[in-house]
Amino acid sequence: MGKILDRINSPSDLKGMSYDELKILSKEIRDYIINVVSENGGHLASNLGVVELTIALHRVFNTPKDKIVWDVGHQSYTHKIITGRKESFTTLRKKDGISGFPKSIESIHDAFETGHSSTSISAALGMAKARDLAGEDYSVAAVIGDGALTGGMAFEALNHAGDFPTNFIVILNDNEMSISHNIGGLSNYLSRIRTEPAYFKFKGTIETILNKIPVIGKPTFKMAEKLRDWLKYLLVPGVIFEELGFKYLGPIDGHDIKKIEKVIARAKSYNGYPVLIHVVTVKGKGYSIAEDKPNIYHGISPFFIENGEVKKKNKEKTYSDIFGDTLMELAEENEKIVAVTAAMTEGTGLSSFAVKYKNRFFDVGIAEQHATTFCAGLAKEGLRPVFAVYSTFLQRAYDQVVHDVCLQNRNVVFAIDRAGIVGSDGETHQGVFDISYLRHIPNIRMMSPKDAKELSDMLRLALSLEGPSAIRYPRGKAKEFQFSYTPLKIGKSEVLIEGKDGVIISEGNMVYKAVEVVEKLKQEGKNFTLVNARFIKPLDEELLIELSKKHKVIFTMEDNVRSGGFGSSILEFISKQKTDAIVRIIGYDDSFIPHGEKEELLFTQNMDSDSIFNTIMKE
Ligand SMILES: Cc1ncc(C[n+]2csc(CCOP(=O)(O)OP(=O)(O)O)c2C)c(N)n1
Repeated sequence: MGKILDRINSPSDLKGMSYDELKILSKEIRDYIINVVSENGGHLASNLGVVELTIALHRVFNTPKDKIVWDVGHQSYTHKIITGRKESFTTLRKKDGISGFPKSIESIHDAFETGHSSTSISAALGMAKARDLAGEDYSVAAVIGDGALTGGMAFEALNHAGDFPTNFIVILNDNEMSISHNIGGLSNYLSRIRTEPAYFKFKGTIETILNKIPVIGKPTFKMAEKLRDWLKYLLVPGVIFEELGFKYLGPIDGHDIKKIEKVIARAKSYNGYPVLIHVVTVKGKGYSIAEDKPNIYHGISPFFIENGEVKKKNKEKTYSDIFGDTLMELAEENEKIVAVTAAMTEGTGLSSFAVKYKNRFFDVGIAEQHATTFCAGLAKEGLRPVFAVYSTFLQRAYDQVVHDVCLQNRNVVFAIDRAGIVGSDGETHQGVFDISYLRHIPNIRMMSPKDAKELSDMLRLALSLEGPSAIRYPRGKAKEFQFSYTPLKIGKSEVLIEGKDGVIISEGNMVYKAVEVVEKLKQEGKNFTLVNARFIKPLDEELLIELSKKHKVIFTMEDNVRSGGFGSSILEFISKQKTDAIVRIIGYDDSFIPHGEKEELLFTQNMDSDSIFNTIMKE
């Protein structure tokens, strides 16, 4: 650790420093972040871009009295280092260590918890309103990236805030990037402001001139008004925000601490209207490899600092790759197939599709709700949209799935990536609710593959069916199963092992754990039947009736919470049958699962194979 960083234990330690010292400190913080992320993995480029902005903000603000809400929260590393977590930062994303996102349990300086995008303006606005109602006096700022600004909630909050005659600050961190290049009209608008410095240089002059346009007689007045409006739209930067009721300040060089401080201090002093500060930063700043490829180094596994290469190179295909490859094949056969992503092209395996089928690929920005209804519209007109989305991010489009897709029985396929425990990103990212929030919706079919081939077949099947389908599959390496493969048939499960002493029905990824458990049981002289469910909905009712006649206890296993999940659906079915069989559901507790390695987390949930074996033996 560097000399100046050694002196920083809380934000107040920043306050007496000279700008020369702050420059050195910024470098030390960057080096520290690079070092830790190179060991633990994490969001690198986003954090390197906001070092100066965070220092400046903490020098003007007095947290925890003043509040900062970090949108997504993936860029909060400098904030963590400054606010008393310098030493523990080495445990970033490790089990029981520091989270990669703001967490109130870690620090009183973390004013609000985030992980999903576009929530900061709403949350900060709520806090500002609560402050006003309590008659208190402190500042509240939302720090939001230009990517997160593409999310619907951010627009809803901006619209509401404009109606708010109060002190409230939005800091727009504009680096032109979401994970990949940012998209959309607003992004183009920001880019125009950035690239034409004359606009802001002469902003004051332009405004003065506009205000001086003479008002002589009625017709001239009307013309002058029109001319003024026209010129303003043409020349004044940030006019969109000003029209929404914000005072717009910027654009400002986000790596110049002195300048940012000045503007934040000015914004803090404004009373009676919200302020939007437009800060321009470089994603990956200070580490040239990340500056060159900010999308690759947005979130990165442990890497070698010298050349940026990932330490554990995974040459094997992931489920996302299998999904992307299969979709390319199917798109070749059927020109109606189109792919949709909400700013997750690379993560969902759609990079090649985006290049090969440029006109049939849509990145809609961080806008899962819009993506879902957009798919419904595409389907209404005869296309076959596939929305590739992480399980955790589809959560916010629940009503769109119900109201726009399922109610109207649209041909939309949800390719649900990162289903189940994902690991180091923690609570906000675990995909452990999708079975529960989807399976009860009428018309939807839900599948879960145990391996690569099954995923391909399920995608093919889903795209041949009428009505909505969801396929859930986990993060990581796509497995090839050692068992012989029976062809996929709608609503039919697959019996992998036959035994007379008991039965386990498992969905998708959990089949591997189930095989381990069945082997352990065998060593105890108990021969279990193992069923690969394949379908979460519709259930294989015929098989379930047969199994309930043969076995006293039906064990179910799933990579989802027990509440409302796969086992729960079997329990509902069995409860309607004339049988004495009972169902024991093996899945995650009714709790949020923190960050850590997947296997560690399975252990804490009693979902490792030994624990499951013990649960079954106790029955
Ligand atoms: C609802 C939701 N969808 C997708 C994501 C995944 N995600 C995390 S960061 C990010 C890009 C954010 O871009 P921006 O706000 O510009 O921040 P930057 O990383 O560029 O600083 C995305 C898409 C998310 N966190 N939340």
